[in-house]
Amino acid sequence: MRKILITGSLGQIGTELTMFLREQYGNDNVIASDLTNNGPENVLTSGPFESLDILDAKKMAEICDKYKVNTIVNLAALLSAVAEAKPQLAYDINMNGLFNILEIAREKNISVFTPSSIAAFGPSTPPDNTPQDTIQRPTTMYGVTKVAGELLCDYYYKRFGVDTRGVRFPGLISYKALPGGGTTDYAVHIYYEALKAKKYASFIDKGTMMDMMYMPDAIKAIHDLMEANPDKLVHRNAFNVTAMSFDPEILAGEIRKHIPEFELSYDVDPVKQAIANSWPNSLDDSCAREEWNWKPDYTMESMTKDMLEKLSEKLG
Ligand code: NAD
Ligand code: AKB
Repeated sequence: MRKILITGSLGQIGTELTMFLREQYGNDNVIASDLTNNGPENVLTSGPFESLDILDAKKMAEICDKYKVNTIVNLAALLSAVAEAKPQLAYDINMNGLFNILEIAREKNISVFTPSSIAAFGPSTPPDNTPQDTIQRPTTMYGVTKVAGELLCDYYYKRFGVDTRGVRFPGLISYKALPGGGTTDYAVHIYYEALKAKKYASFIDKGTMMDMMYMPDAIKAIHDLMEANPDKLVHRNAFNVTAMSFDPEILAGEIRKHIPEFELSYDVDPVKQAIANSWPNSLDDSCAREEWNWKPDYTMESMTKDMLEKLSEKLG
């Protein structure tokens, strides 16, 4: 039976992943953790919760011993826009935090899942249908930590046999928790503002294509890769996965099918725009499809219908 420690479990992914994994493996077998205990009641109380900074290796090792952890899902990180504002801190958390996790995993025979990102690519990467194995020369601190993290995870697998796995997530869209300071966050905020104000000023410019995915597919990807037969995995860190690719205009057009009066304008943030310009337009995720049967359930159309329904219930 898995005993899973989730780091950064009060963030956009963790808020949903913790509850999903508790349903799958049992409440007591999924230990949620984050810097503070300031988060949704269900994550904090439906199973064990520990305050944990991933830079505190001693405490992390103690928690792993206390609960006999055999799997760590590492969601603690600073995302692209925040990392560009605080590059030194981003390096510390994203690299040294991951190093602590891999060392504990090596010592205690623990499996590790840690997400990478489309940010692991850069301006010299082929931008359309970006292959699994290609040039990775990112120009952001977030991207540097993501590609270095991929290499470090592969190193721990090859050198020490640690079962490390990961996916390169695109922008994730969800309604339960707000995103934590990324470049793709516009694609979440647009739904909130479409329902609240019927207008939105996008910080990403028209024509900027980026890969995206609805959160239920992201949760499925984590679970399915964690449970995939290792004999079938040619790659490990990290798999391209995607569900859709759009720019703000295409997404606004889809929202207008439900809210015809919705108006999109632009208030472009130069830092976030430069980050977006350095990322691919669309990924080729055929290796994930072949090696562990990855297939998303949601398109932009079905996601938008569901987002607007669920969010309008939530906003009242
Ligand atoms: P988030 O910002 O919503 O949540 C991150 C969590 O980590 C926060 O709750 C924060 O309190 C916690 N944290 C920060 N520093 C910490 C530390 N030192 N110790 C412990 N916890 C700490 O992020 P998310 O969107 O849930 O992303 C999780 C992972 O998935 C990250 O590695 C991110 O790069 C990756 N990812 C996310 C997306 C996306 O669109 N959400 C896309 C690609 C990759
Ligand atoms: C971000 O925009 O930083 C994240 C990501 C794609 O990694 N959503």
